[in-house]
Amino acid sequence: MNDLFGKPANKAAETPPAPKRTKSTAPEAPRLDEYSAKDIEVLEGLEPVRRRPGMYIGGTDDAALHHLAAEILDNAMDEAVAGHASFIDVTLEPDNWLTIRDNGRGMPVDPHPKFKNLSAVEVILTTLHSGGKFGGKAYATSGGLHGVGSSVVNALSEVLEVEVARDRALWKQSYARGKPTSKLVNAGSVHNRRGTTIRFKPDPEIFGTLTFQPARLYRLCRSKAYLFRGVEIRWVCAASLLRDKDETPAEAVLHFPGGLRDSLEADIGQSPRVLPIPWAGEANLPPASNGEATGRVEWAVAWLEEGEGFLHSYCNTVPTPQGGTHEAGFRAALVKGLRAWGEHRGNRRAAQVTAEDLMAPLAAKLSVFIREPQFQGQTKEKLTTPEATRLVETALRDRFDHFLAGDPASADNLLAFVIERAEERLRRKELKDTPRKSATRRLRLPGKLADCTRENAGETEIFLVEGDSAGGSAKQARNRETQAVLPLRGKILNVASASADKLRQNQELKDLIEALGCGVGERFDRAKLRYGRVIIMTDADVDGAHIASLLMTFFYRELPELVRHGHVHLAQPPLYRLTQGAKSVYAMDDADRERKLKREFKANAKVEVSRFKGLGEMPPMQLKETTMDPARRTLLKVVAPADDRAATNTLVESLMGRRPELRFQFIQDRARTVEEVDV
Ligand code: 0RA
Repeated sequence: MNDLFGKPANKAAETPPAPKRTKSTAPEAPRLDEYSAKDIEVLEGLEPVRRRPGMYIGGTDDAALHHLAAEILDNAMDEAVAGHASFIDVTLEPDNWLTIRDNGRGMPVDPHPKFKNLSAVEVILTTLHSGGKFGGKAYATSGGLHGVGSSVVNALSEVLEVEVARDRALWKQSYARGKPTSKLVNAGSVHNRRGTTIRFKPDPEIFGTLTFQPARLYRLCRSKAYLFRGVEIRWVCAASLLRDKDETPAEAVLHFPGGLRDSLEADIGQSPRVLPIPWAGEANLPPASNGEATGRVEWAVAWLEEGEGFLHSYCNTVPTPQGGTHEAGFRAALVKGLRAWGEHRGNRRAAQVTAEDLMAPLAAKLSVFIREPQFQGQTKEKLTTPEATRLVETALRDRFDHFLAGDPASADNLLAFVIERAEERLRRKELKDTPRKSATRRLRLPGKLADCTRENAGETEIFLVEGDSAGGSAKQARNRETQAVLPLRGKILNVASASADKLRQNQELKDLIEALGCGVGERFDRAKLRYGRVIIMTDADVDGAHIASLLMTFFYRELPELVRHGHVHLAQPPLYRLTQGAKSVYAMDDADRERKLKREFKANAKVEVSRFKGLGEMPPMQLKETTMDPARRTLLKVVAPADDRAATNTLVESLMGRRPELRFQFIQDRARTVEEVDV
């Protein structure tokens, strides 16, 4: 990459041949009265860009058009990342005018030592490879341009206007298709203002009728704001250009102090994750041997319970969709870190884990900032800086080890999850290699069961939850080694009033029996029960109580041995959370809430009362601490006193049979009034 001040510009070998003038790109002859002959080289330096735009921006299509915006925005981002600018205004106006303004140092306006007639601004905007790289030290990290940015945009713009506010003076200059149409003029003095403004209109001779899409530009701005938390991007778009007003606002202030963590959360939304909160952070890359800083890395990582993940990587805020050396370092740190954790825990199965087992379900963002990065190929979508691998691996390995050791329960959960995937992969392979033999031997389990990894029923339990949303929360809150989760959809049949036939056809109950493994009726075998505890966990409301009672009835009727041996339980999720200052207390129901409001809090200050609409709405951490964690929860055991069978039967009959008014009363009383419910 040429350093404009350090090396001779326009070395003979790089000087393009005199362009053949075609109609579409016909440049005006340089005005020799304003520019000396030796500067013509510089002025014509942009001609190749207009003749072969594809070489510089990858084509002349929609993506290429938006590339222009990205280049200019990247320059401003470089200024922000270097610590000189704190905001960037991006304004889209009718007639395809885009303005990008920063409050950085402003492009230098003094005469360039090499081209005495020209200001540095003009050299930057009219010379290929000059870009923003004025001397290696101007930016700690610089990427955007890949060295050519603003001049390429200038070359491909019908009109480009630059404004620099610097040292209390305002400077302006205009260009048409890369050629100045005015000198750089001092347009007066300014106070309290600094920075660079570029306003341009892409050339229809190049891009035809294509215009900037507000939604696409807005997404670009948002992703840049996520990538550097120190910048505020203010988006303004003429209302007349907005069609889908809900998705793209006319105005927005984009500033994300949470950085990549916010970005990842926005991307994965409510998808169930293996760990309740993403692993996110930032670190300096290890310094060079001479002690000089090498750069920074920032990351946010979650593992998805279901489906394929993604890895979005960036270098100096520029996307690297083809990955590269920074991704290699990231992958190595994670795999080695997790294997080491397995070893530390004495888990020999951890050794079979491959990068693929760990990476496929991973949803992650990785952003590095390094000086003078190298990219591969014309499209520059892959980072090739060789040192990046080692630097990223070293920086992340340490942090990942810390993260795992800091929360052993989560680390074990993650390890179990990945081992599960590794073993699944090996099983599939085995199945493929010897299809018949192993296929018949395998246990059939319902697809939506999130099983635990331990197999000894003495240490395991299964949570029966209502619906996919609650199922998602429960999967995140559980201990994956010992706790399985089975989401049951919709209301299961009312067992007491259903015929045996209907019962057997109910998919939810079929799944339940399959998961339990112990069979029903004639084939019942308690020794085959796969979980020591069966825990009914429904919402703390009337519907939840109804489902819980339907399930209890099912167990009582179809699997009475499980009830008799004390396997069946009710979880007790809270309905309210009461908060005053740092103190939080959970309440089971209205009465409990009133009691606790009186007893547990200071009377003079306000207590915030939040009501959980359902388990699916409860943050997984809270679900874990209140309801699922064996160390902190309370369970109700469902019992059927052997000597009171008749009475119990009557109770079940009256509650779950064909007398709705009794059932209604029961539901009102709620399933968790222990004495009534324990059938
Ligand atoms: C070259 C040198 C300096 C700043 C810039 C370019 C610069 C370029 C752009 C493009 C958009 N915004 C920009 N802001 C600054 C450093 C000048 C100095 O040392 O003061």
